[in-house]
Amino acid sequence: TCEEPLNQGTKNQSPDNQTFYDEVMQGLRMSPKQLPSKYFYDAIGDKLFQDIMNCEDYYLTRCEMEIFTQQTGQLVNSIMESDEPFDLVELGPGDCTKSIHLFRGLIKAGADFNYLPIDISQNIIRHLEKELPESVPGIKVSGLNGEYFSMLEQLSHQAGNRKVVMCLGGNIGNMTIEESHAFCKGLRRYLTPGDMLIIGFDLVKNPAVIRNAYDDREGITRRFNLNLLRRMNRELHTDFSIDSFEHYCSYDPETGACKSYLVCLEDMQVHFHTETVCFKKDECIWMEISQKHTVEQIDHMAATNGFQRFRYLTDSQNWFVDAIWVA
Ligand code: AVJ
Repeated sequence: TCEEPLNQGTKNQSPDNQTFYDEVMQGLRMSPKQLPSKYFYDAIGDKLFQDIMNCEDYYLTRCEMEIFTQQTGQLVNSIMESDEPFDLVELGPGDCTKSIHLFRGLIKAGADFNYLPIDISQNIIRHLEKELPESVPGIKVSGLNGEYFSMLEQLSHQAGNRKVVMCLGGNIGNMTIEESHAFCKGLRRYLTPGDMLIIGFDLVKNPAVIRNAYDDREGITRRFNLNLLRRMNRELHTDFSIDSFEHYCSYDPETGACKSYLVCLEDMQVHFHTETVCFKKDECIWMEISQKHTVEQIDHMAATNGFQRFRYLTDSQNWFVDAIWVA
């Protein structure tokens, strides 16, 4: 019943499910309730995210793609400012549709580099190691399957070349400003002076444009959010009534925080393995933050975490920036 305090975790879950379960419960104990957006990406979520990236209202992917196709030369020149061989480390490479333009540019310019994609998905790593050498002849790929920081830690114990780290797609947007500072500071500890960071930020812009990107007319983002409830029903054997939740997105132009919620439409009890969670009518679960930045904030982020601004590449609408920083 709803009066019972929530227990800590449960047995009979596989280790991976146990972490998923624990993190979900931890979020649901907060006020307002939260769910971790990193769990959006199961097989169905990956597919829905692909659809988001291709949808009319979601501009981020198109903007960054424009930078990588139209300003490849600037990217290549920035990286080759030093003629030392380098390790190109990419955090969360996806299918490399953007970075592949950079690879081709680098190879054409005769750059001497290894490509080291880091991803928690073994599938992505296997796929890239097999496919990239076929589509980019001459590339040397050596994938790392694991969490960003533990793989960087592992790399730091090996003798390596100077590093160029890439974190594209505005992935840092899923962190609050505070969390992104900690992330940059954490990254910096794995770099030595002269190393580079290429990091994508979504910029503040007309608030309606931002809101539409996270509440698209085709309802893909809505399905993307609801899929986490479906995933919990499948993997954690919960009984969320999916139809009783509605997607809601807010954007605050004062803070640049775009937040998505699932609104519960009626009083409801949801059963977890050993506990029950109550939702009130109109209660909101905070699902995701997509933080937007100003260039001033980005400069500040660099300066306070041990980086120097090197070059900023933006798309023609000035909606997205790939910042190049030097450690
Ligand atoms: C993968 C973090 C860049 O926040 O824009 C897209 C994820 N969520 N639509 C973003 C997302 C809803 C996306 N990032």
